[in-house]
Amino acid sequence: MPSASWHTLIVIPTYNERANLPPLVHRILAETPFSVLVVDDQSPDGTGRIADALATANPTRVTVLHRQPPRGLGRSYLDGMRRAIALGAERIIQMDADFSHDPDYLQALVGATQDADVAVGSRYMNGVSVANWPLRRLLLSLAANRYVRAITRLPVHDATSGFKCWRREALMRVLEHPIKSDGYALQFEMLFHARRHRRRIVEVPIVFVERREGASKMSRQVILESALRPLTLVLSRRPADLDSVAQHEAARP
Ligand SMILES: Nc1nc2c(ncn2[C@@H]2O[C@H](COP(=O)(O)OP(=O)(O)OP(=O)(O)O)[C@@H](O)[C@H]2O)c(=O)[nH]1
Ligand SMILES: [Mg+2]
Repeated sequence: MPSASWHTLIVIPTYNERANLPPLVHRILAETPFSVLVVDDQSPDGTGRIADALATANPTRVTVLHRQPPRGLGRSYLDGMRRAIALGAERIIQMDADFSHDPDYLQALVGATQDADVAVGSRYMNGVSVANWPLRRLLLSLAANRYVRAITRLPVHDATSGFKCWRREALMRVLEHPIKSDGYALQFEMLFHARRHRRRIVEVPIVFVERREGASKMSRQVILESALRPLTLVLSRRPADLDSVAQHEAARP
């Protein structure tokens, strides 16, 4: 039996995604050379067991991390990324399970990290590329992005995208920070740290579509966190931080 290859590993957090996960994993396995790490938070609908069955059927390309409570998207991503690093992944992709992130873009995202430390799948590069979202949700997302970019000065059109590919070294550097965010704020918080460490960020245009099956987990708390986090990030930018970054950069070969 060939040994497992986790070189390019797609971290997929799941909470009640039983209808979406199998078709998504089958498409990834059939259409790309990449592997999958499912991070399940004890989904009441049995997604964790389905993920285990996928891993048993494809042991060299699918693996599962079962988390203990408390559950959360941000915690799941962070635990999954650390597991991916421990497995030796050189490229770590983050992707939702609900088909909002089309597997067709995976190759382009990975390809973009040839010349960059992180590639962001962007909904807002060429105008707006979002399908089937209610107008209210779209306006909220656009306003959030504008607000986050104005405060953090991140050089991206889509700071809250959760579809990204990281180079191992850049991700390890970002994960050294005590990251607190759990919702959309996680996405720009990680980019903020990458930027602070002078890592190169590029965007790849994507069309984002509303989830296929299942229910949304967006909450008021997630929105509030996204409103406050840009401010706390910028205010935490003390001269001492910049000095340590400069020293680190100077020490790099
Ligand atoms: N492990 C884990 N995964 C989660 C949790 N909350 C959400 N997810 C997963 O994270 C991804 C994004 O969550 P979504 O509910 O789709 O959030 P969204 O994309 O902002 O909202 P909708 O697409 O409208 O549902 C999906 O794959 C979810 O299953 C959680 O608490 N734990
Ligand atoms: Mg979604």
